[in-house]
Amino acid sequence: MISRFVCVFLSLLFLSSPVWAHEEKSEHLTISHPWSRATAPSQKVGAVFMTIKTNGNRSDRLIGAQSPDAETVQIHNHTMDNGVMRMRRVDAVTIPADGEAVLAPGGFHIMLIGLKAPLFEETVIPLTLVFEKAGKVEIEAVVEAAGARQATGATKPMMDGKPDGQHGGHNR
Ligand SMILES: [Cu+2]
Repeated sequence: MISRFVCVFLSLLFLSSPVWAHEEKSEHLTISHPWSRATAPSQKVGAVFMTIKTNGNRSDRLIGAQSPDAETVQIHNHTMDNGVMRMRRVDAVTIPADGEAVLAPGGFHIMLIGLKAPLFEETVIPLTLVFEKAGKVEIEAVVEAAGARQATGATKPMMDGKPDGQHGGHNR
């Protein structure tokens, strides 16, 4: 009897674990490589990055997120303010029709504020994303090393880090 229960329990665990697929597909959206960075014990904030693609000619907007691992979850963007990089809360991230929105270091990200425990490498953070049209989508972000620049196994190179030397005219 007991072993039968164990068996059922294990297969449920297996079925409900989309982590290693590393891609969450709903009818309208594909969310690729959600990831975050490990945090130090004293660090109370974390950021989650991912690529969100629309499957077809309907745009959507990411308008919110929730996680049991943080007290508050907000959508942020980085902007240059007099040469200083600042984070700012935004209402939404637009995902264009037949296109994608990239949440990456230096740009849009999902901010976890008031972490209930440090984020450890190789664990996952459960997140519920809220979209204007697609509604709620459950994902799990994989925690990478503290200094990671992108998700392990992400196929696309990051497009940030463009040289900023094009202000013209004053070369010596
Ligand atoms: Cu932020």
